[in-house]
Amino acid sequence: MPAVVIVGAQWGDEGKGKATDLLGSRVDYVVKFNGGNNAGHTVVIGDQKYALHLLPSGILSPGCVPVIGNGVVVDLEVLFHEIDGLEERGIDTSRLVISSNAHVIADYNRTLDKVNERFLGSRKIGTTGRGIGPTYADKMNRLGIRIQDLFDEKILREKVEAALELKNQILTKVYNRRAVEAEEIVEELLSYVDRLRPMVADTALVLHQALAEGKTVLLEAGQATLLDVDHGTYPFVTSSSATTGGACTGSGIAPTEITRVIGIIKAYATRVGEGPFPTELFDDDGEQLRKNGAEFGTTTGRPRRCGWYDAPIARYAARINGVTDFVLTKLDVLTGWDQIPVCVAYDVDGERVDEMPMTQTGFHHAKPIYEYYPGWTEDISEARTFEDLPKTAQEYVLALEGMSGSRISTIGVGPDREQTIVRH
Ligand code: 2SA
Ligand code: GDP
Ligand code: MG
Repeated sequence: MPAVVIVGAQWGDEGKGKATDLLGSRVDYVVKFNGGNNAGHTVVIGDQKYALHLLPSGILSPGCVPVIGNGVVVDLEVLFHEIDGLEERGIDTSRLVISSNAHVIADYNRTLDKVNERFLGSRKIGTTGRGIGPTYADKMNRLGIRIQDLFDEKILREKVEAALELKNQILTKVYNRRAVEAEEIVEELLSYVDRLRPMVADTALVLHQALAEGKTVLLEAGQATLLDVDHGTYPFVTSSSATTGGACTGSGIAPTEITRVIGIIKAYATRVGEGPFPTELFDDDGEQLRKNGAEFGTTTGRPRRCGWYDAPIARYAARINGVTDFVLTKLDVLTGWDQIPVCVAYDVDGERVDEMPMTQTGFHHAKPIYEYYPGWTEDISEARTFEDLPKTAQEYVLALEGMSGSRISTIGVGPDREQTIVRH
């Protein structure tokens, strides 16, 4: 399996971190290809819990080379804080490689992310406030600062000055804040150079050579299909390509190298931030899902919005990403319901729609059409084979598989590495 992609099939927090960690021992490289420290992956190994934001989850697997690809936006303060935190806990981070083409999140973009949101008021996106959107906007606007710019002080100063020309106008005239001094930014960025230098490489070349040698590369998405800037619920999306296509552009690996695409999907649905969510629950069931599933943001601690499984979304994710198999996570969280609703299609303004509606307005108007599956009360967290699951839980999984467009190869029954069922 030369290049394998892991993508989120819903709105994120499906358990991609755990899935990556599970494969970590069998792969040689794990690449983060999009997003930045807006991501939050929780990995539980025995009695140890790790919350990763910027570093690929593969950092926890000895022998695996973690790579931050060109498609990532890097907050250098967070990077070194995260590295130091892991080193203190005895995790070796010395193998980390960072693309010279990755962009840097400058302090003014963190500020702009927060003030933009405040300015938008009720039209806000509900971002994580980490500067992600403004940094990708700079990238597309050709005003971005890349990792490699830190190694050429003159160029760095020129680029920061160019970026600040317009931003200082906006900060002072629109947002009524003080102008940012280019020199402050340059000084801060340069303070990381010595530590950064040995980690930086042409990662596309490194990965190309690894694949040519028969090594296995795992490409790990941050966020998810419905948060993808092209394929998600725009404008309530993140600013990067979180789908399989992004794995290619964000790493420099060609599509023809990819042999497997694993879609990570929760047995129910969650979302953080604003935007449409047809199966969202506002009642005790929603509260129960949040409580049973510990649905609070890994990065910001925000309570996640919770709802029932949405099969049209699963099919959409399967199509967009070319999912070869799904990992169904958090089945254990559904224990205790008499019956479990599954959204099989939508009612959009009185009309039945079986797939994702073509327009955002249609999706905003979509009301779920449910089918109901019998639940189970037995604790399933110790199940290790499909046959260990109660019959009704098996039937629930098979029903989802039938309507979600791809095989469910793996089932999560708890946060721990061991709490996993692999179907053969
Ligand atoms: P941003 O900050 O520009 O990427 O925000 C834009 C939208 O993308 C959503 N987003 C996320 N959704 C789920 N999980 C994310 N990571 C953290 C986690 C979130 C947290 O794993 O728990 O801790 O709150 C993530 N990152 C971005 C975001 O909610 C906006 O809707
Ligand atoms: P990611 O962003 O997709 O990596 O997911 P997060 O780490 O943000 O959120 C998933 C949460 O669910 C984490 O706290 C995981 O430890 C936890 N988790 C993953 N798989 C399972 C599972 O099968 N059952 C339960 N109960 N928790 C799980
Ligand atoms: Mg997460």
